[in-house]
Amino acid sequence: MSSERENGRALCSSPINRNPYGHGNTVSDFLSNVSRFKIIESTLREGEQFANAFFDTQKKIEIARALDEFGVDYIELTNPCASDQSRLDCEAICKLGLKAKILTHIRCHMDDARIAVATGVDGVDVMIGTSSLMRQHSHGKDIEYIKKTAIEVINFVKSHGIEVRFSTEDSFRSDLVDLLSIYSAVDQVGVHRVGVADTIGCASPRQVYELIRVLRGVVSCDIETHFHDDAGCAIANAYCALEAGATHIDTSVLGIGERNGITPLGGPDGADGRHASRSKYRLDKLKDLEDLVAEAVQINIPFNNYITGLCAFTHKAGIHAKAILNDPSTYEIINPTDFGMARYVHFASRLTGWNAIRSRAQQLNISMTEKQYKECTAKIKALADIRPIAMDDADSIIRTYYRNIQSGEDNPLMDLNADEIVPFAAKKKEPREVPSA
Ligand code: HCA
Ligand code: CU
Repeated sequence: MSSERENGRALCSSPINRNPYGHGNTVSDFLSNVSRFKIIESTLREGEQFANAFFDTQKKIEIARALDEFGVDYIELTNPCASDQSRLDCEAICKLGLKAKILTHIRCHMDDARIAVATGVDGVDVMIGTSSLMRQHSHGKDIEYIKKTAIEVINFVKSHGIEVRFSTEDSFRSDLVDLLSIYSAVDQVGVHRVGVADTIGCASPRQVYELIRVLRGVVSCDIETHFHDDAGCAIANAYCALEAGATHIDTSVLGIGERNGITPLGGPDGADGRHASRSKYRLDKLKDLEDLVAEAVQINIPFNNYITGLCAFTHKAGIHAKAILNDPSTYEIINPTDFGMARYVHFASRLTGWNAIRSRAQQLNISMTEKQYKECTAKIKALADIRPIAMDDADSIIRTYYRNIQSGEDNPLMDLNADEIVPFAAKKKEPREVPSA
């Protein structure tokens, strides 16, 4: 793969294209934090709410260390009031001496706050529902009570010299006037961050942009955002929040969380990768981290996962393969090697082209003329028109075709079964011209 990359680089003649992944024409907004956000990693809080999740102390420690190695800014842990073991695990992770700051999540209540500050965390994430639905069916409190309690809890946590964030659950179904008056009240008492949470995954990117833009003008503290993925917008929403001036985004590895989860850790890093500000996180550790969590919660990484999915950097059609081999940025916005991943040019299909076959032949140390590559490609395409072929089939055609040229013999290119012999022979009689790709 690296030789393909070198080929790609060598063929970039124009100096402005020296970095094939450079995007010089990106217009940036002065409020946008797309290339300078902080990650609040919630695999050990929101992720524990995923249906399949059960993390024992050892697994939590292993995940916390891996997140720390990746370089996340904060690790958020389950409310220590949830169970005795949750509290003990929180205390154990605080003692690990990680570089990431350790946060714990709590309800907006003094009882929770007292227990949280005693665990040794670096900060507390306070949360309460503000939509009328949550107020009626969850905690039953009104906006004035919420404001008063929030201020009490914030002052208490701050008096212990640690960070405090205040977040409104179900922000996007809450009344805007209520929201802004609560955020502004907590900002005035010196909360470190306010949190906007799309608890039910109902927000659209445009709504997110508008709310965060308005909020940016109302509070002076940092703005954290939390997006559920019920409608498939969690990454886009996180991205828009950053564009509008949010400073922190909540993620979990592979997006695990309540229902179908939240913004995945790999999502914003991919978006950030596009903006070429990649030095902050060990992106090459993403795959290992995802494998660790996938195994812990017994799920497979989807084939189409951003960055780490099986096919994320696989190029198949002849037109794509030709261009990719010339310059990877033609069909890639992310450099796979930044994430420790490899590009793969798929060459064993009816859609292949002679450039991909030439590249594969060269990997097999076989060199032929352009005419021969094209003829060999036509044979591969003819077989792939009859049945699906494996890499091994295409390799064996390339090798036998090459040996035949060298020896002047006409050995069959493939072992064909009875059903394949006749259609393959018919194709041989009318060889199709191989297109230039
Ligand atoms: C939940 C709460 C939460 C909290 C988010 C936050 C949500 O549903 O358990 O603290 O900002 O989605 O509202 O995860
Ligand atoms: Cu959530």
